[in-house]
Amino acid sequence: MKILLTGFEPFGGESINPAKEAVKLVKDEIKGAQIVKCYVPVVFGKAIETVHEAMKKDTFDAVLLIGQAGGRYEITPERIGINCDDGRIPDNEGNQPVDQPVMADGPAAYFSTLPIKKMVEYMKAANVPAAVSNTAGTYVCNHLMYGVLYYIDKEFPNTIGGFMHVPYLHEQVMNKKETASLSKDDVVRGIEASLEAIVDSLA
Ligand code: PCA
Repeated sequence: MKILLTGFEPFGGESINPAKEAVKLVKDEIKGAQIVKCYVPVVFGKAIETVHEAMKKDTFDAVLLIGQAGGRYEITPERIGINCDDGRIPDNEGNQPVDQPVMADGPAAYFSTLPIKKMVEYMKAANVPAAVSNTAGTYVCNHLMYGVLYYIDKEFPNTIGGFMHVPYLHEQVMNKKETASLSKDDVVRGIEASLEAIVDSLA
């Protein structure tokens, strides 16, 4: 079994992205499944292209996309990606679409095809705060989630996929008042627990 695990680059003035920092430390093998890692630019269009290219190079049973959701308290598998790009801030190349579709010929939304409830259950069992989220927003993370599920729908019928947001790391909130954060170890453990849930759901 092979799983593609992706993590976003830093954006929005942060010097790190907990998604990339944690993905780097995730084990290369989980319960016999090989974990292939890919790092993704926070750029509309290029984010989807980067992961689409990685998916074409190999055959994956699952794709788990990871991004930062600063301010959230838990690690949150996303339920749904919507066909809407609406940037609150510009991306890392200055693009800031307003109310644009991700894919002009796509449906309104795609549901995650990952076992999101099982992922939450496994993360909590590993002592990591976790909850299902019902919105991935309208920025590059939702854009990537929607785009990857679009290509899964069109080209990779045997692959399951979806997105998971992670909170800030402690080091990112030293100068932010009353803002939630997790340790890097917690985020790594949460991602590994989610991968175990995915492997078990496919076994
Ligand atoms: N979080 C942003 C984009 C990249 C990331 O890590 C988001 O939630 O859209």
